[in-house]
Amino acid sequence: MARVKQKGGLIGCGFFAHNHLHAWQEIEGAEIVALCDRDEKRLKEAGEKFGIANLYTDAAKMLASEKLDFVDIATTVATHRPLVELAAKAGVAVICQKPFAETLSDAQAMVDACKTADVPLMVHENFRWQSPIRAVRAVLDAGTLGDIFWGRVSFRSAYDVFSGQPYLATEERFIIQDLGIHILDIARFLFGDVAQLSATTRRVNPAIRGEDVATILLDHETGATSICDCSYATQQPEELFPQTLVEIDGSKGTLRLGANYQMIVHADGQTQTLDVSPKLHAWARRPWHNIQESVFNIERHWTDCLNSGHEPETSGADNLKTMALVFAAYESAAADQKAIDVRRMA
Ligand code: NAD
Ligand code: 89V
Repeated sequence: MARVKQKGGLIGCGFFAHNHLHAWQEIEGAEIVALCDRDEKRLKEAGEKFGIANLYTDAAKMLASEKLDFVDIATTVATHRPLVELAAKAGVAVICQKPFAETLSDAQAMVDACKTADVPLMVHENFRWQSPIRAVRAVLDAGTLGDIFWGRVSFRSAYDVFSGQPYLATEERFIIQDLGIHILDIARFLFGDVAQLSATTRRVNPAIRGEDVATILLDHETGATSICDCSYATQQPEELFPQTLVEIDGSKGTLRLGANYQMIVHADGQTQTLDVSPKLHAWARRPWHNIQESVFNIERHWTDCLNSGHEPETSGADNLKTMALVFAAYESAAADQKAIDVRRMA
């Protein structure tokens, strides 16, 4: 018997939403049946491109008119709280793009609203869903490296992200809020929750408002130490955008996820080199295909969770812990690298 498709409405038809919509077209168990954007031109363009006829400039009207199982919110951060609360009030399950919120209290309020309404809430925190990152995690799960005592999650680039996402150049906060959030989430995913952190930031590019370089030192609850470093001011002979590189040292061996998705695992005197390149979906384009594949992976995970009743891996409650790292990093950088006790925040 064919399974019924989960019906979704997507809010925010901008730059990144087109990746969501391409990926939804490949998800068997779900279908986007309505679109919403307050910009009519963008709304119409997306409707025509993806063959979706039910178009709304007002999210409340979409929720009142359509029978939806979930909404997929792909607007920028300032609108996340009102839209999440609107969907919760309508009794509709919610996916919300990162960064989840501008403050921890907004993030907590959204988690509370969905809990009260008894609707699932997932933050679209997709970097941990990149297949190279899942491959790293599989090595840790196999125990090949023994006890992990050190790690590094690194993203260094000079790619022009501002032409596609102009708001990134004008926000007071830039790299930790937009990109570091993914890197910190990967550190949590690989090494566990964080007890304490300290951070430095700086702005190298004079044409933007926020910081474009950040280095964050994390003490994990397991006792491991990790470094999360990110930069959009790093010009290298080979531009690696948007690759995240990972280094891990354990009591039995080491792992290096290097450039171009080459993973080297050295343990028990044996060295293995594996190609963990992401799949290139038909609609994807290099170099974004790594991120685009992770959009497909997280949407499939959401659909599986809706069908099974399981909590999504990056639920709103889980993401509070990643958000706490973001705010702690800014607090530490503003206080001359002061160590911040993260457990008091999350
Ligand atoms: P964008 O500005 O290009 O698009 C946002 C769209 O939302 C606009 O078309 C705007 O008109 C619409 N909108 C805003 N408020 C609305 C409302 N209340 N109702 C209806 N429509 C509304 O932004 P973008 O670059 O697509 O980014 C969107 C989000 O995706 C951001 O939070 C960004 O951080 C995130 N993002 C995530 C990834 C990732 O890999 N996870 C990558 C890029 C962007
Ligand atoms: O993934 C993101 O959130 C994007 C980018 C890769 C450009 O930082 O904004």
